[in-house]
Amino acid sequence: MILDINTLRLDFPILAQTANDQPLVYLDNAATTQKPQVVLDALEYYYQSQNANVHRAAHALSGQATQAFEGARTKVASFINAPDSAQVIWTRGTTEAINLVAYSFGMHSLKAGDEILLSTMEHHANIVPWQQVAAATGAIIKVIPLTADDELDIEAAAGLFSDRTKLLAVSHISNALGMINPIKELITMAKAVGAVTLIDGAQAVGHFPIDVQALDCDFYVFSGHKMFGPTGIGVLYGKRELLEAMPPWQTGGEMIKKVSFARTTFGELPFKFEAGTPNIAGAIGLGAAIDYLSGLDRAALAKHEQALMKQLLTGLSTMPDVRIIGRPQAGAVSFVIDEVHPQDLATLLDMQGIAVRTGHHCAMPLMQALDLSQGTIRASIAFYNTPDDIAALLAGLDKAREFF
Ligand code: 7TS
Repeated sequence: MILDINTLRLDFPILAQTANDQPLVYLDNAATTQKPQVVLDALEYYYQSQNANVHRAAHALSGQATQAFEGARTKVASFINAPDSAQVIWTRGTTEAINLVAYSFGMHSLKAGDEILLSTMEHHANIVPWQQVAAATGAIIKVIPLTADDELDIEAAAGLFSDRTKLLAVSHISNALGMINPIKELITMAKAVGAVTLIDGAQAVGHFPIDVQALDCDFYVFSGHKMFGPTGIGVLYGKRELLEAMPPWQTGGEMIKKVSFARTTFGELPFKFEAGTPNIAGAIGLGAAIDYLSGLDRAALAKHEQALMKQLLTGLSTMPDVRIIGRPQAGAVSFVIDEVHPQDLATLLDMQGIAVRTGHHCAMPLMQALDLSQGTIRASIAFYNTPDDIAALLAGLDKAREFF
């Protein structure tokens, strides 16, 4: 199948818009992706024709809403190859999913002296909740350092694992540098010492298929909005025995079996972790995004994205004042330009309709490790980007340079 990106782009109405009176060149996909019309339609259809609360009422509309909502959970389960949709917990996004594990598993299972192993590449969402756990339990945070080539130092990681290591929490792809971390090796090392593993897949799900059983991680977390779905919906996948052993985090309606003032018993998975009315529309919208992605040739999309990455890296490497940070492999490319503040550059790009992100990318410890106090400029791609988008960015940098 020949991939016709220009036809696929028509599925995303926002891409036809202008920004600052220029055609929009959207290269901030690591922050959030745009939504295809089918996702927008699913949201509208739910509110127009199916809106009712789920799991409760004995009426037709509630039955339809529940079916659509639970159908979306089944779609997520098959999308990541989870053995059972009861192991798919809805959350607000990656951040909430990590907090759920931190507060339910971390706060209850970790003790003083236990070690939590993170990496230098982590987004704040996979750092701060563990610091809270460490502060409350006396657990200790250890960090996998970078090599001289700015990769995760696997040899150093091997030296950091011990029988004190109780949890490994690492990102699948670094949001700041677009580097794919060696999670398979790290998971194997964690298993060898009996540590629980959490993979932050926020930046991976939009770029290639995920198989949680093949990875054999204990938890995998991601956000719908980074894979062409709505904001405010995300997923915690977990191994059944761990999820069953974990206490509820938030409590209230929907998550109980029986309540009396003397005693409350909690619901089964996944409901035990889903207190209150969930983001029904968001879940249904994410289901529509999965249907949309599943209808495309994902291998061809990945190949197209790789070609865009190559075009961008080649173009940047011909610019003597540009320094590419790390070894970008998927999604994002971070770079700095000598003597130019990233924010000034982004403003000049924005005037040309080009959307990128600048700064620390919610990865301040990584920026400190790389000695990049002003952060970087980050261009991040999705499959609907085109060679013209990359050419526009490269030309935009040349034009911006005239101002410095
Ligand atoms: N983990 C990673 C690796 C991320 O890239 C992000 C968001 C999060 C966690 C948090 O996801 P959320 O949906 O709960 O907010 N990353 C970015 C980014 O790179 N630019 O804006 C948000």
